Parts: sequence; C-alpha cells; structure tokens
Amino acid sequence: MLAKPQPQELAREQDDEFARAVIYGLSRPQKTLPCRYFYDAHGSNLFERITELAEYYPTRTEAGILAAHAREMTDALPAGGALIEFGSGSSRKTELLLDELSERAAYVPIDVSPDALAQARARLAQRYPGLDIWPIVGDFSQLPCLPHALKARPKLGFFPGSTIGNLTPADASRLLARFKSLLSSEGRLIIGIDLKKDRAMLERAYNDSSGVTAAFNLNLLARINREIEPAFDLGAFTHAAHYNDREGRIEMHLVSRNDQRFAILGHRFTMRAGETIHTENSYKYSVSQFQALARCSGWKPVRVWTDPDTLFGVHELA
Ligand code: SAH
Ligand code: AVI
Repeated sequence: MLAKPQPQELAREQDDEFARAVIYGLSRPQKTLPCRYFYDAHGSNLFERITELAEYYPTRTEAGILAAHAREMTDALPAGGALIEFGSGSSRKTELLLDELSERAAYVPIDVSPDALAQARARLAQRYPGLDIWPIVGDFSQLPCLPHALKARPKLGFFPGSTIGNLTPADASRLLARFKSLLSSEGRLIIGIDLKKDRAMLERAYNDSSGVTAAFNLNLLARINREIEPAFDLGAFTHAAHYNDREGRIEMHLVSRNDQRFAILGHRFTMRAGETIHTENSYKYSVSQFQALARCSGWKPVRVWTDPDTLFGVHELA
C-alpha cells in the first residue's frame, strides 16, 4: 500500500516548485528530473569545472569563435543599448563581448542561479567599473518582460554555451519565439550551438575521465537530499551518458545500481536495478537544421561563425 502524504508534506509540495517538479518527474514511466535544477551553488561550480576539462570541447571552442569575431557580433548595437544574456552562469565568455561593448551598453545577465549571478556581478564590476549591470534571477522561459527602464533601449540578445540544446526542438522553438518578443523587432540574437559530430568525441565530452560530469549529474540527487529531504543514497546510482543518434542528442541518466525504494514528501517510489532517471538532453544541430528551427520561430539567420574543425557554431539571428 502507498503511504498517503501527510498534510504538512502536501502543503510543502504545493508551495515548493522544486519539490513538485521532482515528484512529477519521478512519477512518470521513464523517470525524469528537469535539468535546470542542476544549477544550485554546487552545480554551478561543477559546471565551471566541466568547462575546463580537456574532453569538454564546447566552451573553449565557442570562446575562440567569440574572441575572433566579437567586433562583428557587437557592431550593430548602438550606444545606449543593452546586452541581454540568457543563462549567463559565470559570464566568463561575455567578457569577450563586453571588451567591445562596456563603454556603450548596459549588461543584463539572466540566470536561475543566484550564486553564479552574484559572483559574476562582483567580478565584472571590478573589471568594468563604469558598466551598468542589471542581474535578473529567474527562469528565462518564464520571464514576462524586461525591466521597464530597458524597454526603449536597442537590444542585443546573447545565448551562448548551446544551452538551448538542453531543450527539445519544440521547446527550443517556443523559447526563440519568446526571446524575439522580449528583444523587440529590431533586436538581434547571438546564439551558440554545438554541431553534430563524431559520436566518440561527443560521448567523451559527457563521460570525462575525472568524473566531474558524473558529480554534476549526481548533484541533482544531492540537491534533493539537501533541499527537500534526505531521500537518496548517492552510492546506489551511477552516471551514464550516450549519444541517441535517432534524436540527435546526448542523453544523461542516473542508473540505479540495484532494486531500491525511496520516498519524497510521503510519495513512495521504486526502481529496479538498471532502471534510469533521465536528467538531461543535449541536442546537436547542423548549421542548416538550426537555421530552419530559427526561421520557424520567426527569426532570420544572418551569419554563422564556426571554428576551423567545425565543432561549434555561433549564429547571428535578426
Ligand atoms: N552561458 C554559460 C553557462 C552555460 S551553463 C556558458 O556558456 O558557459 C547553463 C546556464 O544556464 C547555467 O548558469 C544555468 O544556471 C542557466 N540556466 C539553465 N536553465 C535556465 C533557465 N530555465 N532559466 C535561466 N537560467 C537557466
Ligand atoms: C549547459 N549545457 C549546454 C551543457 C551541455 O553540454 O549540455 C550542460 C552539461 N551537461 C553535461 N556537461 C555539460
């Protein structure tokens, strides 16, 4: 028999968006957890360590493309404009654009991680003393509008890191359409997209030899233990990532090592040995596939820059 959640547990679940998302995801036939919850303070630090791994090519490759073309990417934004970044994290790559823009534009980093935003703001305030910074803590897919004071300014959107690849193509298209209305009709968007490539290289990037990606994946369970209740034995799960060729995406999973049971706010769950919790998708697009998605979402592809090995693409959309 299933235990009924107690009234105080039900109240907690209803108040708490994270608890609701966890219970909903774990109740599905293929258990899932939303990947935006990776990024608490621990998760954001682990992601920063991932970006420094030899196997994780996207960050350094995209940074190389930004360094080579920052001036062309920022040329269209006039003085008095604003650079609006979605999922800004540490804002390290942003410095490559701010080196061009900091004298003439405000910077609006948007992220679900308050810790990442606070650290980035402190560092940028030192590096660019005159820069007007407007951090926004929140889910970029739920943002109803930008602060009123920014409405009249010309805007350049920046969405690096291939973070849009963590959404299904249907959700990615909805998000691009939403960004179009946030940035208004004259706004442009510079967006980084990881390209389709050799399976072995992709799988190495998500199964690094130092185990940092595994720790990043397991942090989702650790976060549930910290913030909701101590439900999981982390030793009872392993990290797995593989390329799903049919869907064109890397999938990350947490695999149950044995048959097990756990409960969250009175909701009981069972897992068989080998059963998985699907924690992240990372879609890879060819240049033409991504341009087609952008067109369907109301954007016009203008230019695309890639690295010499065509591992990564940075698109300009108008
Ligand atoms: N832009 C950085 C960080 C990429 S990691 C880079 O290119 O290296 C993805 C970032 O997006 C994290 O900082 C995470 O906290 C943020 N993020 C993920 N989903 C989000 C959402 N729905 N709304 C706002 N931020 C989100
Ligand atoms: C943020 N995002 C685009 C990363 C990716 O590559 O999908 C997150 C990540 N997951 C595992 N490693 C990095």
